[in-house]
Amino acid sequence: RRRPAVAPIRALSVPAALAQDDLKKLAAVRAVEYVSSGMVLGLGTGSTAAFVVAEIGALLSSGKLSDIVGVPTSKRTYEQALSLGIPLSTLDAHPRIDLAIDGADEVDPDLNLVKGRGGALLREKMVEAASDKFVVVADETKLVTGLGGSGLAMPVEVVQFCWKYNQIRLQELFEGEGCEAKLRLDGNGKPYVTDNSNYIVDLYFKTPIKDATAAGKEISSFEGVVEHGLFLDMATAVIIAGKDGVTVTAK
Ligand code: ABF
Repeated sequence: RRRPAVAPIRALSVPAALAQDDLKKLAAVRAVEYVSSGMVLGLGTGSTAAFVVAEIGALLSSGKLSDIVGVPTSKRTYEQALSLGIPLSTLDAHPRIDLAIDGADEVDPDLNLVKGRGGALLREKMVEAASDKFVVVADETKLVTGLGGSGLAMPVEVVQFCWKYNQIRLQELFEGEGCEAKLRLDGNGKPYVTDNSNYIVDLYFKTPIKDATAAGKEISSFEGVVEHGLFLDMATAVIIAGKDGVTVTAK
């Protein structure tokens, strides 16, 4: 498969021995350089995206940014942005977004992503698909050579009514790839319910997904599947903070 033209733009050095949260914050602060006054912004979800939202809030209150409208990708992000005084709107009111900034669970060398371990994949995908630019922020632990390769969950959001049917179909679809399909549970052992009142079936691969494009199409074709966590060919730039510096890779 032809690799897209992605090229590291620059690496900035960072002090040694930074904690993972410090790295997430460094990536977030770098990403906010893409924000300018007057923009409609897609606001991501997760601990790295929370640093982005905090930074935008700080720039607004110091007067360095103005006239921003945020479209949150989850109820959690809505609450955070509201508490920081960031003006908020909806995708209905702003169906075209200038820039979305969000985290990821896995990033491959072609800037394809697994997202949604935080459970917000559906609104994230809608907001990011509607964005002219989509900048991903992450620390270097998220880098993989192939999607699914971390051995951690690749989520599929399904309608509650047919979760079992989809768990079985997903398990069968990836049988040959040693995949396990499991219903996501919350902290009380009950099914985890998303912001859109659906369930999540998590796929655990033993090796990277052989053909992520084909996998995404197959998964989407199942009745009752609402969305999956493969975000392919969507990111326009990825900002990775690691012990050797902050690297920006853009398409
Ligand atoms: C969102 O938050 C998700 O798509 C992804 O699941 C998660 C990453 O969280 P964190 O930044 O806390 O690792 O971006």
